[in-house]
Amino acid sequence: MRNDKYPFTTVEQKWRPIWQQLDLYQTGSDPDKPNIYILDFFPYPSGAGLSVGHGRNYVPTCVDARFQRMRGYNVLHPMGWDAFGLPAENYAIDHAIHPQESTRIFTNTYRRQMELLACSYDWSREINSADPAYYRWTQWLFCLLFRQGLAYQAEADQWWCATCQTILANEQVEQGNCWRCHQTVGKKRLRQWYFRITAYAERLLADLAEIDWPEPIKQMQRNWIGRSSGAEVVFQLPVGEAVHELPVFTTRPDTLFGATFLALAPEHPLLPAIVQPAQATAVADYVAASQRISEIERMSTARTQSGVFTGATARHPLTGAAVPVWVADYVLPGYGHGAVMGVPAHDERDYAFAQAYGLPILTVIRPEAAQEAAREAAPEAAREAAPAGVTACFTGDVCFTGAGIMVNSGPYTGLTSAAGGAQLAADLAAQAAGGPSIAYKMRDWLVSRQRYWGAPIPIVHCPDCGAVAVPESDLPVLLPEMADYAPAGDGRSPLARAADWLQTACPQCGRPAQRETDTMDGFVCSSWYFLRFANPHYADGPFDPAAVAQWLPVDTYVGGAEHAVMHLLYARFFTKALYDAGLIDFSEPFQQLKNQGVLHAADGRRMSKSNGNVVTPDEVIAQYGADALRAYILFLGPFDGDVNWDERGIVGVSRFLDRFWRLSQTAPLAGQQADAAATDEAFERARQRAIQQVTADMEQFRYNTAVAALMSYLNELVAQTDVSIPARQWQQALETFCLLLAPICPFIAEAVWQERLGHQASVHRQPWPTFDPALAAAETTTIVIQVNGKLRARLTAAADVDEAWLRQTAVAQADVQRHLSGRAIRQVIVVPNRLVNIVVD
Ligand code: ANZ
Ligand code: ZN
Repeated sequence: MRNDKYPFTTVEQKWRPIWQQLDLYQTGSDPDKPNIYILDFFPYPSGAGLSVGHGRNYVPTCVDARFQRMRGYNVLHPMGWDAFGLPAENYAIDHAIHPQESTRIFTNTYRRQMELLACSYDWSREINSADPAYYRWTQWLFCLLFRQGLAYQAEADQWWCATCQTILANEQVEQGNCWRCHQTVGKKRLRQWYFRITAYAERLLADLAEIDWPEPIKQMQRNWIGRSSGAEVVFQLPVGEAVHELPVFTTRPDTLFGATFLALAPEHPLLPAIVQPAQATAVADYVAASQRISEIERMSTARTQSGVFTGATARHPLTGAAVPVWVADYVLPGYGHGAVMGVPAHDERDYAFAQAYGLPILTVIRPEAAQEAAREAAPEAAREAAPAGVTACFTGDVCFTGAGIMVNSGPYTGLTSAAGGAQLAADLAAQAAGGPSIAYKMRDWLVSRQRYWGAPIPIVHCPDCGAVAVPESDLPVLLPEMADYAPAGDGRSPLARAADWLQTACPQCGRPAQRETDTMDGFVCSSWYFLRFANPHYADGPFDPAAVAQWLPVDTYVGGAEHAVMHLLYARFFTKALYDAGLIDFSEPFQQLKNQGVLHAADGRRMSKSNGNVVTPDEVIAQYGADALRAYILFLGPFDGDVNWDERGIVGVSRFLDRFWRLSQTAPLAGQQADAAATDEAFERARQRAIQQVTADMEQFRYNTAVAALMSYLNELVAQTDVSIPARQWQQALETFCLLLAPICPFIAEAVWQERLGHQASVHRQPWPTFDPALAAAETTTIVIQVNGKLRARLTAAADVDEAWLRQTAVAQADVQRHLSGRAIRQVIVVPNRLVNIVVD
């Protein structure tokens, strides 16, 4: 049959160059229009290229960008590359090419595939974080943080991945394994660079209330920041002539009278100063052994607690009692003060520890009377009703971890945990022995990497001046050209081998000095890129203040939920630091965040090269066309739901496009027939309803139902082909269909719009169609009226109209009355929305 199938290849080949010429996706700049910034997460181009799974991210944002352009917004929808980092470098080493080259190959593939998908990016704004014109400003921002005291160097035990030969941030260690190569990581003591993100902990928490983000992501950030409120308690620790102060953090100041020992982390800085000679060997051995186990293991309550006595004894700040000081690996160095007061009667781990080493167990909290009664009456039920963490300790009477009434606590005896704890913290503050305090689980962000493929940290180490920031006029500090950039395996950056590059003059005193050889974690580059897009070619700073004022914060940010804590927290931190520096006037970068669901392979597993189940957009587009792939990716399921790829599904979607194509070729259009007929209201109502529905769906990112609505509208249109509808109405219906379809299936919509409906300008430059809510809402049905089963009249009524009304109105029809001719009505049968049958004698 002629025109049977939508000829997607011809259509795509025809329109791609025309659109390019028109520069259809150029960022809008009409001062009379509102601005909207729609952004995808900065992708990290890898050697594998894009799979259709990536389309789950890029197609919806493209549809939104196209929709908003039609709605009259200036749209900023840019794309760029997070190009520094380990995978590009590892690939380059394996394939013996330069990472510059591997990055170029990868980004070219990504760009080509995105264009194949008809992603509507403004490519004139493309950025690349490995480009000196970009990383110059990453370095500039590092210097800014350094000057503000937010970037500092410190020596610490760090996660070290022996496979990747680099330090990892805490966030990059997943269950004791490297996030990239999945090998077990170890610890190494090194001098590293940090960003002081902990200074922003409170604001990073509080400002979550201001932003429109998915609740699970907010919760992950809250957990990651891990705020605990409690008290600091300072113990005096006399050793020989000296008296050391040993602060601990506790969430339970109400248990202070029950503290029978102190435990220090093996890494505690005070440890060497307090260990008594008789204990020195045992402590040293213990400390060495603890370095071989991960923090997760150390914190596990399932593990047998271990520790060694240091020989030192502290003084209890309130009772003056002697409290032995131990070292124990369940105490972590990075949390609170790296030391705990052990309260065996009310903390599980302390209890296990005291049991193991025969330390005294002193009860200072009793359950409240009601709690106790319930426990005696029904121990099982009480255990279930107990707060988390309390359950295990309900079995014995020795360790009670809940809140209750203070006992054996001097003047505080009889108070509740809450009241007594607060009072106690206040009293400690008055005695300068501690006070109310807050602890955060979050640590400072470790940003230095001992790898080649990153932005060099712009610092010079001078023997006289120390660490000096490279002045702005000397930026960028270019990555030196190196033939061999593989890690040497000694924990030092390959840049240390670039002898000429390494030697420089101190920017402050001019004497010989050495460059910092570590490079920055790739997450530094991606913490500010969204600012650069506002004017990516700006030469006077990292971002153009005027353009940033115009476009930011980002209105809609779309990407995977796996970035809940790293990128999304770092970008918020950067934005706040820039706000504090007076460089921008907003402190949250992404007003609205959306997480797309994951598109798995047909077998339900993750699409990956190693699983051999990757479906590429290239192969699908070759077979079905870009429009079918786009519509299918959207139609698969709700935007934020996880779905599996199903090849059969795309067949259904391409049939839908074929039907639309066929209809557009055969429908009678304006000028082709006499157009005297009156407007068909049902036909018009269907059009109004389609606009209403698709508009609402587009606004809500409900793209699956938008496609479904278009499918059902098409069914309605096809069903009308044998009924005489005025040609001008056909023209209008097909125009509307093209407009509604344009953001989703840009090619077919353009082809029908221009080639068939006779328009001269691109469908993508048209305003979004509007609807009349009253018209769209007033849905009616045609009701058949029978007398003794014979059709006598038709009635148009609002859908789901009242049955009694329908009965009366049916009987009252003139045509019906004629056939009743005075006979008695025995029965009136009503089939809602369909028919009324009047039975007479
Ligand atoms: C005494 C105490 C008594 C505690 C009691 C609990 C119950 P969250 O809730 O996670 O903030 N702690 C403090 N610093 C620590 C460190 N560096 N490593 C391991 N544990 C540490 O936990 C706070 C509690 O964890 C603190 O309160 C402290 O033990 C312990 F009946 O102090 B608690
Ligand atoms: Zn100097």
